[in-house]
Amino acid sequence: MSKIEPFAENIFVTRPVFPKIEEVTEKLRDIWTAKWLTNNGPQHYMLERDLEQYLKVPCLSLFNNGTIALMVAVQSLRLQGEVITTPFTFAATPHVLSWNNIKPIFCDVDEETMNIDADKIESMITPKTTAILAVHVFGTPCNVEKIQQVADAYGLKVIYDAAHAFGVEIDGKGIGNFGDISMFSFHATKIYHTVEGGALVHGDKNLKHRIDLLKNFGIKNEDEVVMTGINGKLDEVRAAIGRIMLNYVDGERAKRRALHQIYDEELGDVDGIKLMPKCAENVNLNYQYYVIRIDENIFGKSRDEVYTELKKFNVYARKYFHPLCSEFTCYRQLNSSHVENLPVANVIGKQVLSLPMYGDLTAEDVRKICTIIKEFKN
Ligand code: T4K
Repeated sequence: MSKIEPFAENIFVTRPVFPKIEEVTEKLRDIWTAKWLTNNGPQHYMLERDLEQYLKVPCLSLFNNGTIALMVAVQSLRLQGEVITTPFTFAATPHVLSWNNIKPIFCDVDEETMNIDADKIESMITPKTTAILAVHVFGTPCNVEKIQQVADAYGLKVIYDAAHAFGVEIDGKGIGNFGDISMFSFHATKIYHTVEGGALVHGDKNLKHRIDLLKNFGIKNEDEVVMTGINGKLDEVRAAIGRIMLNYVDGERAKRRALHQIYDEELGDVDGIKLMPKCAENVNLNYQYYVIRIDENIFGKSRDEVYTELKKFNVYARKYFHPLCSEFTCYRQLNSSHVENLPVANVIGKQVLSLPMYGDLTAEDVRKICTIIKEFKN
């Protein structure tokens, strides 16, 4: 029997960053004074400009969540037919394609980064392909150069689902500058959040005009509705919270970076555990998630057994992203979903485990989680 005591309180995979309540009430007062709650108010306008600066991108449109933002990205580029994407992602990624009557084509992932394998994309292109929808999974950048090369060679659009990549930079350049459009999620569980929310970023002012129409029912003015839009608007309360949260993100990032280091130190030498992918020096990560892979043959216990063991100590890790999207009932009949077409993703899906990662965790908490895992191995 283990001598380790369970945690007194549940430790979840993450915990939202909460701003000081006084800061929120102060901003609420501004909103009450302005008597403007939603539909492009001053908080919304200021947050768009603040985020353009923080993310180092030329054009940003706020949304009420990342999924609606991605739906609008697909609409704004007038995509149809087939779009090549990854099966190793959250359900939202392929679902936005299906909701736009587009067939997702799943491409296998890279063993190291767990992102779409850029070298395999070309072989999946057909006359119906209109775009590549790649995900910077867990904030690790995709092979953006190779993806752009393939897209340029075949006249395809590129959308990045950057839901996990807030503030990530390559050579000091914001990650949102790659491809035609990138989507960020500002969900409560993200390192930067607006409770619920999201954004599209891109480099084209005309595209912003179209995106902003699409997120507001296609309403141009009181007399004209010029396209079939949707309601994707972020309200003033959440925009105001987003402005406050910008003051917290760097501190949270530094805390998570330190916790990453402890996980690396504690688990680095454990046979059968693969750590988060290491990025090149020119990449500035956000340390949002901490994900390991457990090779049952070497570790001696499966990912699922480790997941269950941790629960006994009140540690609620998550199997992001299992099941693969290609295993969902709505996608598994697709040719591209067959296991033999996705050998790497199918192995990774059985091995990944997202361990608790948030700034309020202490170094001792992380060491204890690692001890539970290491004791379980023996
Ligand atoms: N693309 C990608 C690659 C994504 O990962 C996501 C979202 C999207 C697109 C879509 O973006 P959004 O439309 O969501 O903006 C969570 C998030 O809800 C989701 O935003 C995120 N990805 C996904 C990876 O994780 P769940 O279903 O796992 O969340 P849930 O409710 O189980 O929360 C996880 C843990 O966080 C809980 O065990 C406890 C803790 N928690 C959660 C909430 C909401 C709290 O302590 N307090 C809270 O308020 O999806």
